[in-house]
Amino acid sequence: MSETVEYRVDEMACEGCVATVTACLQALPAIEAVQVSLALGRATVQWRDAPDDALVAEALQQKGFPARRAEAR
Ligand SMILES: [Cu+2]
Repeated sequence: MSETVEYRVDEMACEGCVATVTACLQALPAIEAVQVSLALGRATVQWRDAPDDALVAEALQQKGFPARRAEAR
């Protein structure tokens, strides 16, 4: 069962960063869909199965964007 999780993504400065983050996450087979907001500094990830926060953190860290699961609001 898929689940949607919001991640806080730091260091995004322009639409190019948004495109990089989006492409990076969409390349992960475990991720079904991604919506990235530059204004909010967040990525909304729809997982195919169980969420894997470490996978997101590691993939984005390699691109220079520290990321972590956003606090529930
Ligand atoms: Cu940029």
